[in-house]
Amino acid sequence: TTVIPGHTVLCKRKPVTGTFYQEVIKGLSAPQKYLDSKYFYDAEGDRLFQQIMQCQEYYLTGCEMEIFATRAGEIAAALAQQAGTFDVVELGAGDATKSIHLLRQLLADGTDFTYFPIDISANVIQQLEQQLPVMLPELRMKGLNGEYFHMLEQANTFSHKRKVVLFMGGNIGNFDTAAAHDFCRELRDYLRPGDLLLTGFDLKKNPQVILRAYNDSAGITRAFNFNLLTRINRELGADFDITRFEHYPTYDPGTGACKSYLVSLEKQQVKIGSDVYIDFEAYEPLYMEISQKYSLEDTGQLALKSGFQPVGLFFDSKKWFVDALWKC
Ligand code: AVJ
Repeated sequence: TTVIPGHTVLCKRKPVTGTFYQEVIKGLSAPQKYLDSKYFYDAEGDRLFQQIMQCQEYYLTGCEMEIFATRAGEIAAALAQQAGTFDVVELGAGDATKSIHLLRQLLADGTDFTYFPIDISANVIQQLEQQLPVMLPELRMKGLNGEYFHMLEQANTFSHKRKVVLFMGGNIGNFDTAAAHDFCRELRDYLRPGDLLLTGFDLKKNPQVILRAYNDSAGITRAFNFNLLTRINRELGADFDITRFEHYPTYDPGTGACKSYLVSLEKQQVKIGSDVYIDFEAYEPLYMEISQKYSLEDTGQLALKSGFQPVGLFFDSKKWFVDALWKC
């Protein structure tokens, strides 16, 4: 702030408001401080997540890729058997590198369907609409840019066929078990009897393997977590000093909760914008993300509790990951 004596006060930065600001302040003011992991994905976060997926230690992507690359025939057969004729809707389609195996298989089988990729990123949808027709010229598709449930309603107005919804990548893991249940229930309300849901779950396994996936030796996951603090500094005018925090991933083999924290290494105060001050005690944790791991029984119970019937399971060869098929 520049003060001209006797005159006006000029602000260098206009005050920041909006949902990102509000949610950050809310999380940092809570008795147990937290940030929402959906904010990891700015341009730099997207780039870091791409690198995580290529890490030796981050097995999830490779496992689900193997499922789609080697079992597309079985999955397509199960979809046809359970749903008859249908369209395919993908929640959070990304670059569709896994689902493309299934789409290619469905085309080879002569299945008459439309592919509706849904993504919150306009950029992702634009890229898919450019690239998929080159790779799969016979594919009928319509990209939908927006919130999952709103876009699912859109897809249902474009076509009245049964829907096969793909929710892959273990993204359901970013919900704790209560939130996962609420999400599945709500999703169920946007679907109709006979519709199908194929969800990717990361399974409980050797705890060391899980912990290493969220604490890679190259420090990419660490950078991915710190990037959210850097984003808050840049976009909300905060002054987090990332050297005063420690990245600390944990895994509880009892509950299957894999949680990441940034722990404050000293008593400190962080300023956000011009008028908000957040106090950290020495060794106070800031909860960043959950990546919930499931047993097969957990997935079956989640299905039943949220109004679905489990009808199929597709594993990778190590049985570290599963794509579970549920019917409405
Ligand atoms: C995109 C939610 C599947 O939790 O494994 C990767 C995100 N976070 N490394 C996961 C993530 C740290 C990832 N998901």
